[in-house]
Amino acid sequence: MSRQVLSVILGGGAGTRLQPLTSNRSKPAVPIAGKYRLVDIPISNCLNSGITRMFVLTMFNSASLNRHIKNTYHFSAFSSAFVDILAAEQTPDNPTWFQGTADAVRQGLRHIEPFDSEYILILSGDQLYQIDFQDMIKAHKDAGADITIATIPVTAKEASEFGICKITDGMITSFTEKPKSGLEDWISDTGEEMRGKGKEYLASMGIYVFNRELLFDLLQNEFAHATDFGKEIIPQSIGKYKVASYQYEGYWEDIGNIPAFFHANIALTKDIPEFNLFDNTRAIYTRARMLPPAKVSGTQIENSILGDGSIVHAKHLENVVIGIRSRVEHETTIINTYMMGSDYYETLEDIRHAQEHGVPQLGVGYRCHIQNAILDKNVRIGDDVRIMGGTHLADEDTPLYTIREGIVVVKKGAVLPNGFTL
Ligand code: ADQ
Ligand code: ADP
Repeated sequence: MSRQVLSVILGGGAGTRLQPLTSNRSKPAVPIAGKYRLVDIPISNCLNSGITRMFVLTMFNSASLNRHIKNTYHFSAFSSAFVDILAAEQTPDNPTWFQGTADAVRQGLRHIEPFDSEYILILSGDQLYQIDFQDMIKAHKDAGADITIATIPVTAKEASEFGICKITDGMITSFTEKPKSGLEDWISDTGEEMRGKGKEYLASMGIYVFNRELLFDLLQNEFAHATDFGKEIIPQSIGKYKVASYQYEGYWEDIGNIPAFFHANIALTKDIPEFNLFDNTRAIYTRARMLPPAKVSGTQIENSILGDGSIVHAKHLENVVIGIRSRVEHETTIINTYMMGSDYYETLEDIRHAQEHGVPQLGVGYRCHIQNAILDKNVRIGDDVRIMGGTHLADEDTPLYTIREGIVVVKKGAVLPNGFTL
């Protein structure tokens, strides 16, 4: 498998939908689940499926992505495995800036070309799922397909967000990208169980297997001006090539915007989360940081995840993900919140010095109440701060925080003074 398949991970365009989390880092480097980065998900899925050669296409060559990949994915000198970042090298007004997903892959072809493979697997960088790609490649081969698209049954309400397919005998016969009207014509036979759940539409997961020669030919010759897979390459290939559907029915979540990203993180705190981080056979890999275990004192904790190296004295934590090196002080309550943690610790002397100058320490101070929020890394939240996210709040952008659909995102490194209220 490792020699047959090369994978290309689409690391994101301008990243506007995840702002402000992407204002200083590229999308693949956004921290999730308290200790991972978004890019760890597709990379781990590949590694768990025996695919060991990967390119990550990104618009920004951010230091944090480079550092993360360099520090995490080390392979033996005797193996052919690698994870390489291919970043668009020009500025937004330069024509060589990636124009869309197909254009991004096209610009990567000169780097991909020297590596032999039979198939190229194209993945999105902002989805949460655990798929066995070996099984998908096998289905692709067995069907004698030119292109295989991973598909998932969705409801009518969700259908307009996705590319929707119609299939006959496993082959896709028509495809429409994010249909806004005439939905009824796109109902498919998704099977009895899915129909019972109201999931009658077959959505593209944006995960594609291409026969290598065909992909090169499509991008360089036949559709040399197409910029997007979903809008151009896929619909225009149907009818001309054998495009198969690989139907997947497990957990899969697109986490490309703030509400979806927030809910996917909080969903990890359920008793039995749909995305399983506790799976011997499908580990999610990330950087090994050699941090001490979390230390907790006097806290009532319900359904929460505590990152390594955190120091928690809070009164109450409920449905929260507390990231690495987080510090939360006494009498504080945090509910429904993803706190990403910190890049470093302050010494007791640093803390004293900061306090003398009226600067809150790293983390969350005393007697705070925080609810429905994302706290990016290295925030300094003073004492008696109250953040009550919820749909009563309108969308807003300030230098310290952003509000999206009621979720308050405190920006990386923001300092919220004592008594700050929202
Ligand atoms: P979208 O997710 O809306 O739909 P798109 O915005 O093109 O499609 O993003 C696909 C992936 O490529 C994302 O991971 C994104 O971050 C990345 N990406 C976007 N532009 C990029 C660029 N210029 N350079 C590098 N990476 C880039 C797609 C399909 C639908 C399908 C959904 C499933 O088009 O048919 O239903 O995915 O989520
Ligand atoms: P992000 O992806 O959130 O932008 P980075 O991965 O660039 O973050 O994180 C900053 C890096 O800086 C980390 O590798 C962290 O270990 C390092 N670091 C070490 N000491 C400090 C410090 N005192 N302040 C900020 N960053 C520090």
